[in-house]
Amino acid sequence: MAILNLKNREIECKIVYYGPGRSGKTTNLEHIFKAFQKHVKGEMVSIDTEGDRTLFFDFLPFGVGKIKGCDVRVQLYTVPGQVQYSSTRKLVLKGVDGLVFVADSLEVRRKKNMISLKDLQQNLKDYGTNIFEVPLVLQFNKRDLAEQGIPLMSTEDMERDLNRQLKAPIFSASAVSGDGVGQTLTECLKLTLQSLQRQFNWAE
Ligand SMILES: Nc1nc2c(ncn2[C@@H]2O[C@H](COP(=O)(O)OP(=O)(O)O)[C@@H](O)[C@H]2O)c(=O)[nH]1
Ligand SMILES: [Mg+2]
Repeated sequence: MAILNLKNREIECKIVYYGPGRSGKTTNLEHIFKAFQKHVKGEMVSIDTEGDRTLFFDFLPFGVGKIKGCDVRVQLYTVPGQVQYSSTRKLVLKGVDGLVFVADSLEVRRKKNMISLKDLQQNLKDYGTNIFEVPLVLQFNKRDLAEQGIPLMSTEDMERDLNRQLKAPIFSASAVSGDGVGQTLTECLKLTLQSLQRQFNWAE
């Protein structure tokens, strides 16, 4: 749920990068932090959990206009993916306004992607949010590994596994090189701001 800060005339909202452990969520955020430095406000904050980290920083999107005369400030978050951090993962989702689901293209991670998406759906449901209604973008990450002969799932198979019902926009990416990272974020920002615009219009 976005927060309207009348003092600074800012609307603060939250986008979360979700997905199984090691799919590339942190790498996405690190790339954004470096490549879009001008839009980053302040530091990247890292909360260490053993073997993984929850990261976040503030981002001022460009060319999105204002909502009700207010600027929009986005907090970008990652969650720890490993099974044992399910409570942290759930907490980070609280009040989420938009989501990027980072799926791992490695064939061996097929089940992990599906389990993580189910986990996302359930956690959202526990907060009264329907996964079909929240702004959501899918990213098929690690596409670069095909060149090294590492077995990847085809994007068609991934789509069948993850997006048959969701019908979310999909972006292929390589978070290590940054390919597709900006496009994924831009689409998620667009959907999130459209959704906020509707919410703030109804609120009048
Ligand atoms: N080849 C390749 N490796 C990646 C890509 N994205 C992430 N990785 C690697 O996968 C590992 C896990 O990435 P990380 O961002 O920590 O995953 P997280 O657990 O989802 O935050 C790291 O060694 C990354 O360098 C990618 O697009 N291509
Ligand atoms: Mg991480």
